[in-house]
Amino acid sequence: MKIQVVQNVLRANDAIAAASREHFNKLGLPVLNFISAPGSGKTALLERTLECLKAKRCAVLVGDLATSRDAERLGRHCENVVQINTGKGCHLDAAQIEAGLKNIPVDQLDWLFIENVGNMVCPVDFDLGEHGKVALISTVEGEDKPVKYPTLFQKATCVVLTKVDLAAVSGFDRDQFYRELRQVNSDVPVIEVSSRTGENFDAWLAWLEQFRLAVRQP
Ligand SMILES: Nc1nc2c(ncn2[C@@H]2O[C@H](COP(=O)(O)OP(=O)(O)O)[C@@H](O)[C@H]2O)c(=O)[nH]1
Ligand SMILES: [Mg+2]
Repeated sequence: MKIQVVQNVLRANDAIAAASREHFNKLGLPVLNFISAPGSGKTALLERTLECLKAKRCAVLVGDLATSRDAERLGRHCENVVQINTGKGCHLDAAQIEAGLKNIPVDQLDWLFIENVGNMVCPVDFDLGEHGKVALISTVEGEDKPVKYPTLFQKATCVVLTKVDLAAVSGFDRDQFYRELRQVNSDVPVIEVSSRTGENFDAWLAWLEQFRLAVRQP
C-alpha cells in the first residue's frame, strides 16, 4: 500500500514534469538541475557561472528548506532568481518548479538553472522537466561518493568535481575517484573546477554552450 502511494506521487510528478519539458522544448530553453550534498558548491558554481554568462539571459530556481540565503547570493549576479522553500521537503518537485516559473519571464531566457535542495538521494527520483542533471561532488567530501550514491552518478548528464583548489590539502585521491566513478558510469563527462579561483571554468562554460546548442537544435 505504501509503495502504491509513492508510485502515485511519482506518476503525478512525472506528468507535470513532462508538460514543463514540452514547454521548455517549444521555447528552445535549456534547463539543468544541479544536485549534490549540502556544501558541495552548487551556489558557488552558479554564482561564478552567472557572472561568466552575463551576456546571456539566465534564471535560477533555487530550493532550500528554510532560508533565502542562496537566492540572495545568486541575486547579486542575475535578476531572475526565485527561492523555493520546501519546509521539511528534501527535494524539489515538478509542481514547485511549475509554480516558480510564474515569477520569471520564461519565454525571454537563454538558460534556466535549478539548484536542488542539498541531498544526494531524494532529488534524483523527482523529474523537474529538466534536460540534464549536473551532479556535483567536492574534493573534500570523499572519493567514495559515486559508489555510495550510485543513482545520482548514473543519472548525471555531467559530473562537476568542485573545490579542486582544495584537492591537495584534503588528500583527495583522484585515481580512486575516477576508478570508482567509472564503475557506476563509464562515460559521463567530468569537469574539474574551482569556483573560488575560476580554474577550468573555460571547460565548464564550453560544456554548457555545447549543451545549450544541443537543446536548441535537437
Ligand atoms: N575553496 C573553495 N571553496 C568553495 C568552492 N566552491 C564552494 N566553496 C565554499 O564551500 C562552501 C559551500 O558552498 P555552497 O556554494 O554554499 O554549497 P551548496 O550548499 O552546494 O550550494 C562555501 O563556504 C563556499 O564558499 C571552491 O571551488 N573552492
Ligand atoms: Mg546552495
